[in-house]
Amino acid sequence: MSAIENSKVTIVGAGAVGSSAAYAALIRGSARHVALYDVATEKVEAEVLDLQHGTQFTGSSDIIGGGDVSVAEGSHVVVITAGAKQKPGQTRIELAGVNAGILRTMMPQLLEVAPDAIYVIVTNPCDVLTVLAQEATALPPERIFASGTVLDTSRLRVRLAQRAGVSPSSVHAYIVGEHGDTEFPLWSSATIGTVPILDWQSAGHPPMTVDELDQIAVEVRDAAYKVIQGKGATNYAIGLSSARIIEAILRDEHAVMPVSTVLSDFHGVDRVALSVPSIVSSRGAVPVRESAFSPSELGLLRRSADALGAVAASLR
Ligand code: 6V0
Repeated sequence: MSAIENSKVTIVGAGAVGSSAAYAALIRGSARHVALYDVATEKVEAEVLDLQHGTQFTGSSDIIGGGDVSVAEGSHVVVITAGAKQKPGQTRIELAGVNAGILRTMMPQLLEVAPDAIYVIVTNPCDVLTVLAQEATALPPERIFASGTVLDTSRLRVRLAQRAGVSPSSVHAYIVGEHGDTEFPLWSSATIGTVPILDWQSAGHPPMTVDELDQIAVEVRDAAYKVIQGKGATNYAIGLSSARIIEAILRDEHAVMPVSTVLSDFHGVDRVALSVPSIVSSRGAVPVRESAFSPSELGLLRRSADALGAVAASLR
């Protein structure tokens, strides 16, 4: 494994998500150089100044940015958070249309200044945008993928950890499929330590039931609605998730993460971007073909694929 020296990440979009991702990347030292780009020049310059003013207290990373795409020049990773947020009354497909248009215009400009970068799409609906952007750019699927269910998986692990009385890092469970309403947990392979999830118990933490796990999956699926209801956006956890993906790439970690790549004959799923456990390294993201799915989980994967395939087809 060889980490990228003098590494540079550009975060596109200096809204709630992009500025939190930049903040997380600076604090964690995810990259040597962090750049922030947004068409809203005044806003991005203010965010960059504010972040710069804190770098006395961070590691050796620095931050630049502005309203010209040239700030992304020479990036090893580009994280895209630019785009519209869902407004009341707006359908998912309408949001996809607006953001697909933004991405179609933006990708050629970014590729001109950062031709060798790995592209990570966070803007929603991130799975649909990934397949459209991969087709438009003809980049190899491993070089353009979405953060997918990395955030949802963190939400699941934190929730299970609270219930089981262990640390989130001791929960081995994944949310896969769409980053959205058809996502689902891979319960058949979920463990706490090495103990199958339904067998786990410890002092003060009785075993979980299938009904309880179903309820937790619904809570995780709907978590974003709850956060958005209360504060208008989700930003900290997705900022940290983005920083973690950036690190896995720049440090060539070969970390297994549920990112969303355009699948090709993955358990019969083709030409749709969906999250499945994937190896993330300086090459990008490659699905782990051997990941175990039970027959009912395969049915759910195909349901997610059909839902996303229909949205993508309406935008081609
Ligand atoms: P926001 O706060 O409205 O910020 C969006 C930013 O994008 C604004 O600053 C815009 O100026 C900028 N922008 C718009 N068009 C362009 C362009 N062409 N070039 C550069 N910048 C542009 O939104 P917020 O940051 O809250 O959310 C951003 C996106 O992330 C939305 O689509 C969310 O739905 C999505 N999220 C995805 C998550 C995931 O897990 N994949 C999680 C949370 C939010």
